[in-house]
Amino acid sequence: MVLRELCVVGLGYIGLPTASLFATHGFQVKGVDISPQVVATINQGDIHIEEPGLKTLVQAAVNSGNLKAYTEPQPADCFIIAVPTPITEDKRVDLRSVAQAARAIVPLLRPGNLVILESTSPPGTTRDFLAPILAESGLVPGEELFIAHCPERVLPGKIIKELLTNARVIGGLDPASAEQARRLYATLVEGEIHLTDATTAEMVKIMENTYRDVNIALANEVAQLCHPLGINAWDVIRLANLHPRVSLHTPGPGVGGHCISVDPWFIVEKFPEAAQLIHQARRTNDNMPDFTYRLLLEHVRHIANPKITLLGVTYKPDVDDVRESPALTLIARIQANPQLRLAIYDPHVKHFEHELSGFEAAFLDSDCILLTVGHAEFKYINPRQLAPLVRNRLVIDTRNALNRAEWTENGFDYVLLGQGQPAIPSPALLVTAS
Ligand code: SAJ
Repeated sequence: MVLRELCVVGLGYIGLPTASLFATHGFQVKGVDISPQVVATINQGDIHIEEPGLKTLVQAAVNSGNLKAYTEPQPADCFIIAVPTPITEDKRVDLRSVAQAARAIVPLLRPGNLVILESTSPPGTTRDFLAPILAESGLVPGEELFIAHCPERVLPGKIIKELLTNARVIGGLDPASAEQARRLYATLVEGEIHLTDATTAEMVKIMENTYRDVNIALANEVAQLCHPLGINAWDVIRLANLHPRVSLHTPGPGVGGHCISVDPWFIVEKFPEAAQLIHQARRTNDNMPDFTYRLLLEHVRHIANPKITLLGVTYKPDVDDVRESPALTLIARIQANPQLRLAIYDPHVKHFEHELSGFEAAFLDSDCILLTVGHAEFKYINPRQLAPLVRNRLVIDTRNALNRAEWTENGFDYVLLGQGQPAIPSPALLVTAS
């Protein structure tokens, strides 16, 4: 069947760029979001999230008349579900948004329609969770209704380019569904398209992020081992990576974002016995904010009521996204300690649950600068300018983002996460810490 009209349910980081790209490629696209404000914003050609190039793309899509947003799903040839699949407090997948989206499109389904799930989901979701809901339409999946999983695999900050150029993995409920979905994405995607079954596609997506999580956990363990050894983990990793078959990731204060710190739990929840390594990687990475906190305490313990300047709160550089950011745990630890004072500086973040300081106020009388994310502009902070502002010249770099020579030349003690001496005391010794 000819695919001309698309209904994209969920207009967030993935749904909005996807809807806009299809619209600028000639499809009639109806975007759907439960938030009336989001719908109004998009219909004015504006955006509610930060992503390079997105505003221009949405404007072009809306002005062409090919993209219109609604609060309820609309009839179409193809439905793309791009809603959040978060985890709950106790690390269980929350598929309520997928269920809600699926139920909302059931009354609109017609023979020959294609339904695609883009949201990252536990293996088996398309076959065992989505398809039964869609079957409530009375249409027989695989015969009258095509169903596929086509996970998004794009990097925040590069979403538009990667949506066009990345390879796509498309998993069909059956081969005919996979082929229908391939025809749709082939109109847009320049990268290779690989067809498989839906559960394999779900597993592929989760394993991509799990690979990264496990690799980062290994790097974080290397960092922790190098402290008592009195050596530099960044050197160890750099030199080990000269080997043609080694590619260690880098340590840091923890793993944040809505993908890598979330997706591995989908596997741990489903297979608690078998997924030991994946579970341990999550624990290791989730413990890094506490390791960083202990590193901080070790270096400020001789200072009375030290003021900590937290440099950066987003989960990674050059974005405004603070979801699951390790800085949030660090802020909670610092605020819970009555001995510590805190100022937070992040030029990328406009709205935040904690008070943000301006540049000078953040550094004034500071006793320790704690960098948790390597925003590009932080590399240009001039330690010579900061020296007269601060009370103690101490900087802790958890990302190896600063120029050590420049800071030490200006009298700063430069501490690097992952570089030995002094040894980090065990949590048991830090009874005053929390
Ligand atoms: N991090 C480290 N060390 C590293 C690399 C990353 O500590 O060596 C930390 C970052 O600081 C950050 C977190 O990991 O806190 C995740 O950042 P990221 O840039 O690695 O990944 P995301 O979450 O922004 O995007 C990932 C991407 N997945 C992979 O690269 C395998 C992206 O392609 C996916 O589309 C996205 O997850 C998603 O939506 O699932």
